[in-house]
Amino acid sequence: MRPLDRIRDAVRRGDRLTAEDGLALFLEPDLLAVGQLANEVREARHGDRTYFNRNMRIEVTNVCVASCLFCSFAKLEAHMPGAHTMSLEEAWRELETRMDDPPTEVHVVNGLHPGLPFSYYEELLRGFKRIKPDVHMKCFTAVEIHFFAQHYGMTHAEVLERLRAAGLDSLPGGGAEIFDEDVRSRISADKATAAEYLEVHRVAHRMGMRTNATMLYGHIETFAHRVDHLLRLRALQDETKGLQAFIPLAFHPDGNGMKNLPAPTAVDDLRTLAVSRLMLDNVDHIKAYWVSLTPDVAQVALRFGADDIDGTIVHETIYKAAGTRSPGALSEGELIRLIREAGRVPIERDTLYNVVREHPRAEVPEAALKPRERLKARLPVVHDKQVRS
Ligand code: V47
Repeated sequence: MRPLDRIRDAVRRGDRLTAEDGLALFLEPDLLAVGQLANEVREARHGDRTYFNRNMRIEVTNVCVASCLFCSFAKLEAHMPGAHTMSLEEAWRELETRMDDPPTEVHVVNGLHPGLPFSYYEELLRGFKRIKPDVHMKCFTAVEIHFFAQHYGMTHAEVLERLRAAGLDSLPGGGAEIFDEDVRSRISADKATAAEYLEVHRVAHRMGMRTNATMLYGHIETFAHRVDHLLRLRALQDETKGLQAFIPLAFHPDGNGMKNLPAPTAVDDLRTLAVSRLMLDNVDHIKAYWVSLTPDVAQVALRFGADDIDGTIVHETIYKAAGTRSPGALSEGELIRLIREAGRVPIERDTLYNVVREHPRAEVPEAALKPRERLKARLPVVHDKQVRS
């Protein structure tokens, strides 16, 4: 029996896949068969429902004491050319200027800045909540939380409690990279270890906070390292049930310490998403992050296991620095179009996957419409303010 046939039977019986199965899926030449199996699992969980949100991304500082080989964004010291740290007022203005069509989520990711007081981060959160009390603050990776604990002399729980009191709602998934200790020591030696990353998530989950998790793939790691990464997350999720989405992040080589490596291909992207869907049987959502994948690949990924395409974003800088071909932002209308054209039903969600608004599916593919109707189908979505509250 071919490994894929055995794995398909196991998936259909509801049996858990093993590390060997994960490796076999990465090595299986028939990408479409792997994708189809992941699609089966995705449709059993979510049907055609495909999630997006209206979010906004802010990197308040790129000053960072860590020197990750893959990073094109960080500057080691505050006086270096290109280093920047926003004043609190500048950061808050980013939300203030969007209040005519406000996002439901603010996603903050930063460098590990050694010169800011802890109160800067507390004030940052408080200020955003003053502007929009119901905005969801998804801020600071587990690596940042670990850095705060070390730098300001607190436990992980103390850091999280203080930030939660100031307005923190959940943690994003960044900073996971690859958990394997050997690979991690070569690409990001001087920041939280895999165990510390997982521990921060564990503590957050025990406090009732939800978090996301990521995996940076397509650089010096092997398929076995990817499988190991997925299994460590699956084990954490068995224990805490606090992970809500997993996001594989495709490595971008421009302007960083691994610039000689090629970026992963679309086939690798789609396969990684599909294998993630199949291995992470206890995580609800697999996100095709369009900034890292390009909108085109993210759209196809909605048939390879992914049920979420992230959000409108605006002003992303980490992938911009690393050479992504994706635009900096997509409008809500463009996200809806990508999802509909993939034959799925667009659902605007909030960060915790509560439904904000369900949009109708496309009755026929856009290309089947007459030019006039096609234009109409692309008109920006008119917001129903009542639904938004
Ligand atoms: O932690 C940095 C990665 C992450 C590169 O939680 C790179 O919903 C590829 O975590 N090539 C930040 N990746 C982004 C992130 C994220 C994105 C979308 C949604 C969520 C979520 C989280 O970006 C970093 C790092 O792992 N990264 N440099 C690079 N050259």
